[in-house]
Amino acid sequence: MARQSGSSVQENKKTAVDVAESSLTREQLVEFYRLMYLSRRTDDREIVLKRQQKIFFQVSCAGHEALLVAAGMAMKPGYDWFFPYYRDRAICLTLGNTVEEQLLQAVGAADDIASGGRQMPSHWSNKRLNIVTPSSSTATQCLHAVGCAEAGRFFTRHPEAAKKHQGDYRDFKDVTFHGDEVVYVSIGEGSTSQGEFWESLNTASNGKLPVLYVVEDNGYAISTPVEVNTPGGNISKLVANFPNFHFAEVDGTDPIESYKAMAEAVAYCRAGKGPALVHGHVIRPYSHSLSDDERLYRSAEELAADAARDPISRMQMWLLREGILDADAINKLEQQVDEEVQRAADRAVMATLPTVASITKHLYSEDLSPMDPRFATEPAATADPTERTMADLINCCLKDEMRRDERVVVFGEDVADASRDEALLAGKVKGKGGVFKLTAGLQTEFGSERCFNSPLAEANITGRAIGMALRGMKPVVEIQFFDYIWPAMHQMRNELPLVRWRSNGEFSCPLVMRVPIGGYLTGGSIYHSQSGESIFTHTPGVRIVMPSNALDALGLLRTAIRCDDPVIFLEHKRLYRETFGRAPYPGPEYCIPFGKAKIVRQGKDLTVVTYGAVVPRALQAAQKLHRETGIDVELIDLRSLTPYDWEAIAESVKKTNRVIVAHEDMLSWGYGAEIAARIGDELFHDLDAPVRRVAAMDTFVAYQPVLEDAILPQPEDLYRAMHELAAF
Ligand SMILES: Cc1ncc(C[n+]2csc(CCOP(=O)(O)OP(=O)(O)O)c2C)c(N)n1
Repeated sequence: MARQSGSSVQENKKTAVDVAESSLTREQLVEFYRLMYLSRRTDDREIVLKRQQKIFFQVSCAGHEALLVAAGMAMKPGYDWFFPYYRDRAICLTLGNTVEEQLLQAVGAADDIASGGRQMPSHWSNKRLNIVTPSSSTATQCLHAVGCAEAGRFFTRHPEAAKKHQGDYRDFKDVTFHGDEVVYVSIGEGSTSQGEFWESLNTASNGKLPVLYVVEDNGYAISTPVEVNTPGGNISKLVANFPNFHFAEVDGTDPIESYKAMAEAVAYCRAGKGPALVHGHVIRPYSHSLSDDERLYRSAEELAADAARDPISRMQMWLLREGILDADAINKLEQQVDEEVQRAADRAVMATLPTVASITKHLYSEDLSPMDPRFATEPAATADPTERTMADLINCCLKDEMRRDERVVVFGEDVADASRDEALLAGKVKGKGGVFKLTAGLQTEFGSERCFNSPLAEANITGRAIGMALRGMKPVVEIQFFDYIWPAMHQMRNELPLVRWRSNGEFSCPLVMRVPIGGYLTGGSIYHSQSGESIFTHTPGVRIVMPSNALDALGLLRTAIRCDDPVIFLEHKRLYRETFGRAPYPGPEYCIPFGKAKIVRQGKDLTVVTYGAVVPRALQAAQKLHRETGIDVELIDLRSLTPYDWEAIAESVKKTNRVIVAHEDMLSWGYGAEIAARIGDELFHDLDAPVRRVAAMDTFVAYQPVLEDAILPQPEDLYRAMHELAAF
């Protein structure tokens, strides 16, 4: 049920107490109670349904209702943005989410608007109301909220960027912004221990972003009490020194106090003064979830003390005491709510279930695939035949796309020319532009709002980029080294690839993560030489690309930026400035579709399937082998790893009947294992020899070059394997 609109509010008579303290009308106070009670009764109904095995999970909002209805009433549905967590039933009802919608998710119905039966109950999502699909992971949403607020500010300052554009992802993104929208994000007090919470405070504070944090402190994270998670037991004390914030600590079981705090906090954010954090002390009367029994770790006295603060009975008493409702009116209201919940439950349990055929829908964009033929273009006849490196052409591509599409922003560690831009603008310094210089000049040409440094925090980079992309921006972020991608892993595994699928196609976050990867650096050692692409190819929902030469890097990066899927773009650092694979600039429209391999060398005797820095090494080995023995190797550069070009592999293997799958990453559990297994499975009758693999030793890369050479696959290893396989 949506809250009352502003005009009727003004006309309503107010009670003596509430006028001064809450500025809520009598009708709004009654509605406040109704929403709290509706939320509680929906929880109660879900508990019954769970016991009847008609739903499969239950986590309740019980005890948090006052704080959350207050937040919902202080904000604007479909105008502000919302990143709630699983306790937030009451705010979602207040914003306009219906009980039936919530119960349809609980039964896993096809018509569950939040996820189409993919997510557990209480994973609220509603495009119309700007309630953004959440995961079950605690705290990841804080960074999305920050990115979402940044996007609102960006579009306000660059309104032209919001326009639709045919031919790329923008065609499918309706951008809305108002200039003063507030972004709500909520979190339990236990989850404030997560780094992503603190990483988000960093940027919300630095950027004075209009983010309203609501910490719902029920004193427990499952069975772990607050003092174990929060030193001193009070999160308000810990965050108090973040600049630019408005802070409030309230009794979150008190509706009037909660509403007052929320209204002030929202006004602060809406006025553009900065973020706010409202810390509400609430209770948790129903255990953590139906899978938990809190009597195992909480005493009866403690539970009784909580029960005395129950916000539903507190507000009921208050309404009676203030003469706003009498007992009859309360009974009538409660009966109506019970009937509403009953009707919704009756409909939900009869709902149609999703079909098995729908399972893979929305894993990727249904609108614009990076395999689309529109991305198959030819290099323009260029006036400048200068051969350029991969580093040069990636930089060219970033500049081209930033000129073409104002929604493209580049950020990451050290990617800007100079964060303190006075010296840069005065021409006194040249600027850094990335540790590998791939982003050099972007800030100078496009300004500090479109190319900027992030804090040294990889989850911050990734989570914010997700939040921006949700609203239609196109972040092209850089992770400085693949070796340091791991702090972003939670965002990359549980968020980035899942937003579209888990929201049943309602939300998406197409963005690009550029990641320098790989070894062969002579001294790169453990922490500057890692590979690990198979960890990401094992995750559905993202596209993985890894070019081996300058032209492919440019063409694939352009497709990555223009397409509608999230892309992890792996750039081999050893290839950045290599003589191998240089190319003239092919013009600002040159694209390469994903999933199309390149035959680097035609051959008839055996096939080598590879990618990345092994391509030039395998080519060297194949040329030597041909010179010395006449054995003719066909060399396939996959270029994109998800999707990959199975047809090219199959066609070649059917011709040569012998195949090696080679890569720089470790042998075991690597990318080649999947390709080799599929060849064994589907092309068994075409093989005259076992499928061979050439890859790194199953260890990390050591510093001493003698060791590094032995660990990583060398041209000699490839030569030997080719020779042996040809003789099999
Ligand atoms: C990253 C992550 N770790 C662990 C969990 C399992 N888990 C789910 S809820 C929860 C406790 C959260 O407590 P708190 O943040 O205080 O919120 P509350 O449930 O009390 O409202 C845990 C540990 C999870 N969902 N995500």
